[in-house]
Amino acid sequence: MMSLTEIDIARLAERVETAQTYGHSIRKLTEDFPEMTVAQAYTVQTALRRSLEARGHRVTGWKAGLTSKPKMAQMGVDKPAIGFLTDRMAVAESGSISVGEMVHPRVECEIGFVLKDALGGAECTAADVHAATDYVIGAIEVIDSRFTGFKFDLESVICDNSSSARYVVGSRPQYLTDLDLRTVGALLEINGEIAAMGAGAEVLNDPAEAIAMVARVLAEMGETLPAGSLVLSGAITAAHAVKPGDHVRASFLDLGSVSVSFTE
Ligand code: OOG
Ligand code: MG
Repeated sequence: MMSLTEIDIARLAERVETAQTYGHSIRKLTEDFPEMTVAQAYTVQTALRRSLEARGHRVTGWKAGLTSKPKMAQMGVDKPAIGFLTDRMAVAESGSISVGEMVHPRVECEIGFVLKDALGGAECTAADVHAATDYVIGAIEVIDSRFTGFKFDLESVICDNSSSARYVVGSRPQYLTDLDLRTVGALLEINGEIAAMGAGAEVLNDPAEAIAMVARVLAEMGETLPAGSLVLSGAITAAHAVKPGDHVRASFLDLGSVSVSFTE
């Protein structure tokens, strides 16, 4: 196996950071490093996170990606991935997002978990997630692959922070004890038309399993989810492209609805 040197890792993180900052596309990183492993891809993602933190971005949480069959089928990838969320990605409910800052944004409806206790460990289970969760909340995630044509493989997308771009959380938090997340229905509307719908069970059979997966992947990197983290469990349905002028609404059974608009 060809190994990535420290310099390769720093250069790849810089290539991704520049594409994210200026909203331009780049070719898949595995075209230059075909032997890259998933573990190496996470070292690139960590280098990206450290660089953004050094520029003042604050990590607010994490996300699971590619956790539902509709998403895996859409992207041609059969394993989940994780990415980090920062304060710069947060958009207020009913706010607006500039499409011009991104390459080719898509929207997803997701269930977010907000933790009251730190969560971690290689053996983390959905029961541990339930115990550590303060509340759950409906969310829209805006993803934007920096790779040409929104085409990638697992290693490349992990380097690109699992396509993280923006996120919007709703305003109707609920305690997990009052809900069965498997049967929480989600409806994604764009300009008042139904784009997609599904139920929480699409996400690894239980969205809490996706949060446990995030904790286990972080454990391999020697990290934990701090108390107060927002953790997105992954899109329930396939993602949908948006353009300037679009109005997006995600509605969830028992979790209310979340809206966001897109401008030039
Ligand atoms: C990767 C990110 C996937 C999700 O919720 O499944 C993701 C991608 O599809 O670009 O955020
Ligand atoms: Mg997502």
